Amino acid sequence: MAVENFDEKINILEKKVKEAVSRALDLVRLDEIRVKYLGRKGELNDLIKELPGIPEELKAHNGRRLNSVRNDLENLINKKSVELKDKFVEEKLKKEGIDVTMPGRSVSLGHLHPLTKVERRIEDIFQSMGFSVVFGSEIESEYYNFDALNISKDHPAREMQDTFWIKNPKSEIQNPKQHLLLRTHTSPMQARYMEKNNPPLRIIVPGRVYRHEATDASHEIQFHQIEGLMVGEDISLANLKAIFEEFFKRFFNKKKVEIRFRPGYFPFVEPGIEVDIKLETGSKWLEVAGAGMVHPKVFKAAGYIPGKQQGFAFGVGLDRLSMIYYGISDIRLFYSSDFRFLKQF
Ligand code: YSA
Repeated sequence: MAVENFDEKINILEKKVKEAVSRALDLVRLDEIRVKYLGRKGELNDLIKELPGIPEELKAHNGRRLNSVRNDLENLINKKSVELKDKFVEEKLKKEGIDVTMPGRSVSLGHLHPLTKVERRIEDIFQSMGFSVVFGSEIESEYYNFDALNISKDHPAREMQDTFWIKNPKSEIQNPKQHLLLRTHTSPMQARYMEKNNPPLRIIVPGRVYRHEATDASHEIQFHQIEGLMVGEDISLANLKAIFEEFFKRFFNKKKVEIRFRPGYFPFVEPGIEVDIKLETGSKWLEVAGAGMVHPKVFKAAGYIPGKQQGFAFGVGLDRLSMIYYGISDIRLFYSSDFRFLKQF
């Protein structure tokens, strides 16, 4: 074989590989080139296999040439490989890069329900006046919801249209402590708390209550009340008035809120009163609570010694108070799960 011929073959291979490498656009293609020309069964090895057939005196020269070409080509491919990797990373960064100077997209966070917000405000104000916050069960017994509060068996509040009774599948239970219902007011906690605690005491009881009634803009079948109870040796309606004046002033952020007591009837108080407030001079009176002096029969049912203590109790409709506070005309909005409404708070 002529020397020029073998030299030429090496030159052609070298040129082919250089051209292929310069055209390679990605790492996969580059690897194919490496295998095709420099791999174990590649074209360069084919040339090495031809070495034994060339004249003895040229073997050393061509052997060295092949080695140096292999080294050069390997270096070339490695260099190209680094270039392609850099290019790949750069393109990826361009495509997926984050511009930290862009204004952020705001995350939509949840928040408390308006009724919960109002409840917490009320709790804070009463706690600052020395009241403890206690909670009762929404499933209550007939005894605590009615009997212990001097609501007699034939009182209209017990009628089917008012109360959600809970059926006992086993039997018609006669014992009022086992006959269950959804509490119709938060007042049962008065009786429960006094059974376990002696005066002096001041508590509020926020919570959900249920009534089997037709709904309209100011009536729901589930709503919330805040019960209040303050008992001591000489607690009177004057104390209730002072506490309400302070509470409503702070709740509505006013310098002064006018309070009016009207006679009202609740079996568990004597005398019973309805409480109205006026937020601005000239505006109309708003009914906000039922209240009164705790009835001696309620003290008796709780196990207190008659005549040893006296106190007032009240029940505020939390939903109605929230409606006044936020200027909402329909109570049903609170329970509608309508984001357009809820997002405003
Ligand atoms: C009275 C005297 C006390 O010493 C202690 C508590 C009470 C309140 C009594 N337990 C009670 O439930 N009275 S009430 O039937 O007049 O309800 C109290 C408040 O709950 C009402 O003033 C009103 O604001 C609210 N309310 C009543 N029914 C409602 C309602 N809110 C929304 N939907 C209803 N269906």
